[in-house]
Amino acid sequence: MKGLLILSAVLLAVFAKEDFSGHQVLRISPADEAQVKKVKDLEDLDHLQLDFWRDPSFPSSPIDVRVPFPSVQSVKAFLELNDIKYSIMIDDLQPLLQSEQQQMLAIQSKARSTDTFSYDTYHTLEEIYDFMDMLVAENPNLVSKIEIGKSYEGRPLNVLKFSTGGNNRPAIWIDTGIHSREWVTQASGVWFAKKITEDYGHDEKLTAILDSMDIFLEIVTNPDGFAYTHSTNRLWRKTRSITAGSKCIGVDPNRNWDAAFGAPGASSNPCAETYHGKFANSEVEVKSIVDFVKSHGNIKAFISIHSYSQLLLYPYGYTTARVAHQQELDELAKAAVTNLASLYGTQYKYGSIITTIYQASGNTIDWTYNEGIRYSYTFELRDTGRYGFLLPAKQIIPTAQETWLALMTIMDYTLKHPY
Ligand code: O2S
Ligand code: ZN
Repeated sequence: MKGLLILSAVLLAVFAKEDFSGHQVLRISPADEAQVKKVKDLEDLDHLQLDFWRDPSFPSSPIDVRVPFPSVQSVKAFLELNDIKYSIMIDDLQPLLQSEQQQMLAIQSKARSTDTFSYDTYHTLEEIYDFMDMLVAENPNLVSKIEIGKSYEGRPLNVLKFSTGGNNRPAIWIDTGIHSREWVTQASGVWFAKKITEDYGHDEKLTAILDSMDIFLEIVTNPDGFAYTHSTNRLWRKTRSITAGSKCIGVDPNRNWDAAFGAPGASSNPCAETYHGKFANSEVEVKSIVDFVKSHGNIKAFISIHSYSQLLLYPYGYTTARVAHQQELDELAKAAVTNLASLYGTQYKYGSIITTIYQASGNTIDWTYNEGIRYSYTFELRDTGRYGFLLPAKQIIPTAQETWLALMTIMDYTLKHPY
């Protein structure tokens, strides 16, 4: 029976899913703005089916793009014709996906407690939701679960609340997985949740934080997308909502916020990975957080976690104008990435979104900052592109551990600098 189950799981894994055999990830390094423009224009040729893992920007970082097998030759020919430099980062995606699958299937049975849960592997939505319930059951005086809404497809939007009491205490918000394919972020979120329950009452700094503030953690911020990355397409980024008049599905939930919504740095093409949606907050996954933040009214730090690129970013993404607290945010970011690097030497860059990565309008932290949440940050976790979104599971725990040091830096600072 067990053998049959495993066999059917393997068959399902092989047949129901999008195949990425022969797909390559190219790293393109344009020499000037004209070359950037040429690469950008490729994005709107929908038949090429290009998937930009790192968007066109210049000159700060190269462009990473997944090219489906049928487009590989023509894209390379185009780049060579135009003298645009590129290299092959990943020469075939499918083997990476297969080893990830095998790693997940190797997990014997479902965990009965958060002590036996495997933090060093990737998990399904159901496993993560079970983990949350176990954590709440094991720590009733510290952890509770709040449902802030339902996703487009009707899944609960669960937020863990870590609180030692009080009434609407100042709070820290952390979200992971708003882009569903960034799997190391949800996996790190699970690890953070367990870490909080272990450290409260033992670690002096975390204890002080939780003695006067609450922490809210939304681990699977885009559950429809996440379920889809497991069932059908491992590389799905957006939500799963239907856009009337288009055959393409989904909105980029990090372009859907009400801060310069629809401005440059987002796409109006429903087929693009950075499609901003029909109007701000059109995505219920976004709107539910907006409503929560507004009704709470006392959130002091907001940290939204993505991958990959190893960056710690603060507003703005839509404009090069500096935020009023730019110097303070910059100094705190520096301290956070220094602490992060102290564990395994992982190097992060930091700065405003637009100057460090690329222009992004309608993003989460531009909105939270404008809403008055001073300590608004976005992380981009490991790596810098060797594996990109397909970070091997053995890097989950080290990634979470080092990120935790940066989070603690920001949370401790928030505690000590009330405003
Ligand atoms: O494109 C994105 O949404 C980025 C972050 C932006 C604030 C630039 C993620 S994927 C890291
Ligand atoms: Zn992201």
